[in-house]
Amino acid sequence: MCGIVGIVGKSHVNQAIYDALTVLQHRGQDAAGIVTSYEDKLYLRKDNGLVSDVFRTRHMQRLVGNMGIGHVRYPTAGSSSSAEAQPFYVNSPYGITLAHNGNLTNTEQLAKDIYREDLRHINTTSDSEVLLNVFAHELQEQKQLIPTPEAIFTAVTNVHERARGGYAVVALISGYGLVAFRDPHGIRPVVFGRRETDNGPEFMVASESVALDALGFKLERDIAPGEAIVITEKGELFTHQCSANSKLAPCIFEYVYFARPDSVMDGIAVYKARLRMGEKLADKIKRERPDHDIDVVIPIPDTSRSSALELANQLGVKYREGFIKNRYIGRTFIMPGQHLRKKSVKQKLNALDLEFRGKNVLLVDDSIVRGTTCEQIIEMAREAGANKVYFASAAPAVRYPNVYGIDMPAKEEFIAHNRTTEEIAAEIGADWLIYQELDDLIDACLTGSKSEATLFDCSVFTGEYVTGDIDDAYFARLSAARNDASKGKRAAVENVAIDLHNESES
Ligand code: PIN
Repeated sequence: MCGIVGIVGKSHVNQAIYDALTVLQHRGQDAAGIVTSYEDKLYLRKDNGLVSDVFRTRHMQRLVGNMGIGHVRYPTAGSSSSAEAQPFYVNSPYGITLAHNGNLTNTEQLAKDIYREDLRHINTTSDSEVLLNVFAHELQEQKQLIPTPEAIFTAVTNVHERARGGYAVVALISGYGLVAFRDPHGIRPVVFGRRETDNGPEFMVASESVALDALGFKLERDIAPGEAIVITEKGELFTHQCSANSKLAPCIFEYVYFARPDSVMDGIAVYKARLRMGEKLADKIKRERPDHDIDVVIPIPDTSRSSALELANQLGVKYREGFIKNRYIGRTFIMPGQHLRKKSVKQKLNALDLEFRGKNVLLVDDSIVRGTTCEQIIEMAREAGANKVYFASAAPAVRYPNVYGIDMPAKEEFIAHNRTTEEIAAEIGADWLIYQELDDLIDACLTGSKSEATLFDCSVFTGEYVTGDIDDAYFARLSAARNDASKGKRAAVENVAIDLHNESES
């Protein structure tokens, strides 16, 4: 998962983009980047690290101009090189930079086509660079000396024809303006808004509405699936539907875990959806165990708090904060000769004994993926003196990999792989395990919302992928690529990949 932002303002936008990236930091802590456009030049700073680590005063001073884009990256398998930090740059046509959230599922094919047919060079293994080059090629084909909204919309239409997967994109065309678009299923989120100034309107595009709120922009709406918007440097806004086959199917995992609770995505208030997830879980508990003996409901911070709160309310059971999270958990430094040891959950969470001692506790988490942390947390609850430890997941069992930008392990690594709920409970050490039903999760997102969504990408629960191009061969290629990466082949490529466009030294 990643976060994207783009602003066309009436004064320098570097600080506003920085601030927006800090609001979107939960979407990715691995790398950050900003590009601005001033006169006919683009200015770029990107590196691995948190927003506050990547940008120093000297970098910010160089990021001049009234329009710009920014990105925070979530680590995906094998993408830890700083050469793969976004935005990416290509000089032809016009000078374009691009950042995206999501994942292309036909990157390999596109990379071949770009090389053989478009005669373009890709310098990294990032699908963002591939997407940028497809867009650049399609824009170049329009043969306009100065870009026009029509030419850009045709180029995006052609990108949708060629690219598969989930992608929410911001791109900056040097000296011209900002472009943003979303894949024809709208799998990854992206919204835009405006803010009035004495000199006219300023526009902002962002992964989540919370970034608009924080910067004083008013949410206009979500970018529709398949739609593109163009905002020129002068502040003109153009929008166009660039796909004849668009159908909104947003990623349901955004509501379960990724998005901030104070965001509204595709008409669904994330916080409300999470409250309703708790309500649905309570209904299921009442159905399955009307005589349950739960004394207290305890969330595993942070995401599950809203669901746990409403679950407790609906059951008429106490809600208590039994785990305190260290907000300042540091990085793991590896000294030469040291092996990377997995950080214990204990360094992150501490149990408050008095909330556990002698009680039957229901722990609530947003989801269970590998099951490794919940196993440790259940053990902590027992050490703190709990009598019985029950566990509820606000999402159904995760059994299939996500191919649209959420980095997930291979399916064999999911604790739910080839296991029944009872077997999973035994594996993680829970006295009882309760999963959300998928229909309930969907209802939790839709009930009472103004969403136009009738469909979600629920592939991690069902194995059905909305783009229809995912088969066993795809996963075989993916696992081969991951094996290569672990053997260091990819690392070798990354080491020689020159970060051509990063002007600022660290
Ligand atoms: C944690 C969000 N959430 C916790 C992410 C753990 C699965 N894990 C998914 C649970 S927070 S495991 O709210 O952002 O802090 O099943 O892989 O062990």
